[in-house]
Amino acid sequence: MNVVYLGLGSNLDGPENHVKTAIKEVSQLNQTRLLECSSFYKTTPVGPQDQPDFINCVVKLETGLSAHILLSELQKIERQHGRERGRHWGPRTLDLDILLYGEMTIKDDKLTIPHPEMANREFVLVPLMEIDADILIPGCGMASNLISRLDNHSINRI
Ligand code: A4P
Ligand code: MG
Repeated sequence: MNVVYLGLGSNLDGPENHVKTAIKEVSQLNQTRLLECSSFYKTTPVGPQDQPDFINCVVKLETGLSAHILLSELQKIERQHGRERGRHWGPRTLDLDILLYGEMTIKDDKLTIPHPEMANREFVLVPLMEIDADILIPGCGMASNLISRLDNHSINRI
């Protein structure tokens, strides 16, 4: 079993509902158990600004699925939520990112773990640290050190 952290985000068509339903769907995957879920946060968009605010949260899972199988299961769930791949960093009904998979680092054409942007994003680090305040991000350092460099003004717990 591997401990995995996922980042969830949505900013279209009732974002809170997409995120809530996705948590249920993720926790029902084979060989997978939901361990913890952060609060939900309303966050201003990173990237293009002409899009609605996001709802973001982080969940902690235990899974027997490999990282690549987990990715393809998450992409199935994204598609069930009507996810269309449009503009890079643009609006979406559901985004499921694998943030951390055990202590593994992976870099191939399908998957980069730790997620390459996580160290720069409050909307990931704040909910992640709500679950594990002393978490270490392989190759980046302690989340608590990374977060102290960010401004912490663009996200609000709801
Ligand atoms: N991929 C590689 N590594 C991973 C990973 N660790 N987890 C690949 C998930 N996917 C991973 O993703 C493109 C490809 O990344 C996938 O096919 C997969 O093989 P995508 O979700 O289709 O494309 P994207 O979302 O446009 O690009 P990207 O880089 O994944 O965007 P992000 O990093 O997900 O950022 N602002 C706020 N406030 N809140 C947000 O949630 N999200 C984004 C999207 C931008 N701004 C945001 C938010
Ligand atoms: Mg993504």
